[in-house]
Amino acid sequence: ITDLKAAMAAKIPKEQERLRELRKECGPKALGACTVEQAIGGMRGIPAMLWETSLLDPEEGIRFRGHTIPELEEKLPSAKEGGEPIPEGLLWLLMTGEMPTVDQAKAMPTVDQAKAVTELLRERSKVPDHVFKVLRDLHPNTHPMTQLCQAVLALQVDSKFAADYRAGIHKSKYWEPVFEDSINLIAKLPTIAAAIYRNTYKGGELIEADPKLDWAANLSHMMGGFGRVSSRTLNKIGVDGAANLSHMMGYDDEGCLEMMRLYQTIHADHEGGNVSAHATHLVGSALSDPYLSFTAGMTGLAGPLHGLANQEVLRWLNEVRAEVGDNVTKEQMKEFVWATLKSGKVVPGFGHAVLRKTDPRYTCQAGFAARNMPDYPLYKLVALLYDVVPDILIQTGKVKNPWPNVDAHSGVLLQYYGITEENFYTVLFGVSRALGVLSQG
Ligand code: FCX
Repeated sequence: ITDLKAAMAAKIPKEQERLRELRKECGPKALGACTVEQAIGGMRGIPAMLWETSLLDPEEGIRFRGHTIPELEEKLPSAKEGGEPIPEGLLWLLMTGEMPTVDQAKAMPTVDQAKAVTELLRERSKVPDHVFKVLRDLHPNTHPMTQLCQAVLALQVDSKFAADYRAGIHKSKYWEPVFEDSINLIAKLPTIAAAIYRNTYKGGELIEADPKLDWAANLSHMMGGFGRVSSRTLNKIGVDGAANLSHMMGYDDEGCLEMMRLYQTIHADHEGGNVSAHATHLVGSALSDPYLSFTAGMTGLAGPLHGLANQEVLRWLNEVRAEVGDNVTKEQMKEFVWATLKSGKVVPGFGHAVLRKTDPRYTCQAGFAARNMPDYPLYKLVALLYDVVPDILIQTGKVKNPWPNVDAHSGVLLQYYGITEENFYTVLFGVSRALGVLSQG
């Protein structure tokens, strides 16, 4: 079967029955206590939500329907032989996957199923003109994340769930318009994100999607390149000009397309406790349609202690480079980190509310960088930070997780391919997070 909706139709009745059984058998069981500290400081550690698409283990990191990131890298379909996974395969897995039991072969989507999702998303990728008008009419200083929220809300007029709910459909059928709205929205996000990028940083000239490219690669293609590249930009990025110029001329460089495919795969879901997932789930529980609930998640992702952290990491890395240059010694780096702490700031990209080990999404990106940009100064800087920061954070005696999370590395990959505008990074994170939070919906 390669029709995603048919695969869902085959699965949903069993899932609805399983949920009824769960409530009947275990409904009154308590899951844990809630302390005053948690009531004040936030819900971390309180088992208070059913989340099926992924599970976050503090020691091991994220599993998507039971599969680790290395397993996804190895087994998910890719756009080219031996290439990075494409998010379409992950979307099929998140929507239809079972939580693999020990003996069940850990089913992975086939190449045909992933390709069918690419086609499904391409068919629904056209963004109505009134959405581009909303973006053009915004104040030019509007943050890209605020622009993303406004564009998604502008699409809400087409919500099938909102229309069907008004028409009085039976609740056992809710999943169908929710599926339609979710797929329609996911399909349009690359075009919306690229329009925000082109409007904000490139003068507003939009680039058409390439029908030969898959969902994530088209996002990179539609963001387009620089045309002429200023030497200031090259110096700021600090890579070999010739190599980077090829990347920057259109983000069509194969390495950039592969980076975006991996980026969009690994940011897709991180269980239900993080702000973007929880907000989407909570607002959706009021039967707000996927456009409204996803916007709630994105206003949360726009927070500095959540998704905006990835832009803060790059800002901090560039401060380090400006201060100590590219050939920084370990001692100099230690001094810089202590100075950051003494100024009362966090070291961005390190720590996590749940994780207590290095984020496997960090390790995955470090592997991509080792394969594609081994001599990139910023990559070497992040590797040096990995050597230096955890020991210092442990010495503070208060940091529960001294290890890097996904944000500590994501900006390096984007910057190498010429995407230097860190204020845009959380939009790329948000496009990916839609796959997880809307599949769970
Ligand atoms: N640098 C300096 N101090 C830190 C620190 C860091 N990297 N991490 C934690 N601390 C400090 C806290 O500031 C706190 O100090 P305080 O008592 O003086 O206030 C103390 O250590 C205990 O905090 P702790 O519980 O260990 O960590 P928190 O989760 O409260 O804070 C932050 C860690 C917020 C810095 C970290 O979680 C972070 O940056 N999160 C935002 C980004 C993020 O989580 N990105 C990953 C994406 C996410 F996984 C997803 O995919 O959804």
